[in-house]
Amino acid sequence: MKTKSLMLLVCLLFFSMTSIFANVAKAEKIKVYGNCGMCKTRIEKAAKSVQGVTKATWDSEDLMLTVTYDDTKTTTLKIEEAVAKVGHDTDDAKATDKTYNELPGCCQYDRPAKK
Ligand SMILES: [Cu+2]
Repeated sequence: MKTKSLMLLVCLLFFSMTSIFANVAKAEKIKVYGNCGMCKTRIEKAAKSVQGVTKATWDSEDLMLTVTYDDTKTTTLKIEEAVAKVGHDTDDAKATDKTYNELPGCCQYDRPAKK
């Protein structure tokens, strides 16, 4: 009886610990403006460079970037800022005109109107 309750306690402790340390992987879709395959590579590379991001796939058809990330390490805003830094606007972070103008011609997408 005593060993049984001890085992139960150990199990409970183990489970509560794993739930605390388990990585919470979140998947989110972010709108990122861009045009072509070169944009895709650039956007995905920038998103993946953010610590905590494990997956990033950008679709040039619907302009949606699907990211999987650990939400204890990063936020969608941080990912958007990283993407904006390489020249691509998102709804929450805008690229500077300078960075945008430095993009190859085929990558100069129609920028969303400034709010
Ligand atoms: Cu491009």
